Amino acid sequence: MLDETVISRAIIETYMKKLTDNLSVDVAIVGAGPSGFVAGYFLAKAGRKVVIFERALAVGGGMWGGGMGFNEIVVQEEGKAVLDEFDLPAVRYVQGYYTLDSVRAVSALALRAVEAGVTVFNLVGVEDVVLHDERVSGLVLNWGTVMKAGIPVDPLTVHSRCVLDATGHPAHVAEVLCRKMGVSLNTPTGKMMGEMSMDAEKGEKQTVENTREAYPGLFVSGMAANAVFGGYRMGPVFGGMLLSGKRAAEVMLARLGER
Ligand code: 48F
Repeated sequence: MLDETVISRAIIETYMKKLTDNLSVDVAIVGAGPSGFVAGYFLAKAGRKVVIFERALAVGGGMWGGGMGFNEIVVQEEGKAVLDEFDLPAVRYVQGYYTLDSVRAVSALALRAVEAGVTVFNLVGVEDVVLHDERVSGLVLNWGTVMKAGIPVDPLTVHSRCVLDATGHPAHVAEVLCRKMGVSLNTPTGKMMGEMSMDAEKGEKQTVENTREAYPGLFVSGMAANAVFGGYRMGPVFGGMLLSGKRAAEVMLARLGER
């Protein structure tokens, strides 16, 4: 005879343990899209304690939808090695272009990241950062549903040595930091440069080049990197997102090793 209260207790106790185990981490990633997952995977594989907060119910960000809802994605030659790392088979379409099922792609990124040791909290959004001595030192969390409804519920907080803004087009973490604190970012103008229109070739290169520290303690990846440092959008070609995640991990590992 199943006891419903045992089911509830099992969920409550294991969740609370998972949450308290992640109050202080090496890297806190905001957004469970492709760049966030890839960054998390490489960081965890290198032995770092990594958590991802995703405000939506479903992980995967913009990857599920392929292009305009046609659930296939394209990865160019440069991104193929990352697909191989995640055991993701891709079909050669023409030279230099591969296609793969977007549901399989998201599933593999999520599974491998979690298997590598990343802890993911979905339905948990980031509404602000912790700022200590002019350095981003953690995140301010609330339920995604509370944020969406605009209900005035106070948040909880985690500490992290590095924060990665992998929130895609809105670059939500950097945007909040600029809006609330008026800080100067490591961009040419000191401000958020803003995402540009479509140029897949340039956008793909820029998203990797722009993957760096935008403010002490705050790193950016994926479309958030182009929104912060100014770069073209590229649509449903994902090599840049995968490579950006890998680069984000490398940059943060170097930084973590310094201290
Ligand atoms: O948008 P998203 O997939 O980010 P990405 O890794 O990849 C971009 C591509 O999907 C696509 C593209 C490729 O050519 O242009 O857009 O840069 O995933 C971002 C995730 O962050 C979550 C959001 O729900 C999504 O799953 N997110 C956004 N704001 C917050 C957040 C927040 N404040 N707190 C937590 N999660």
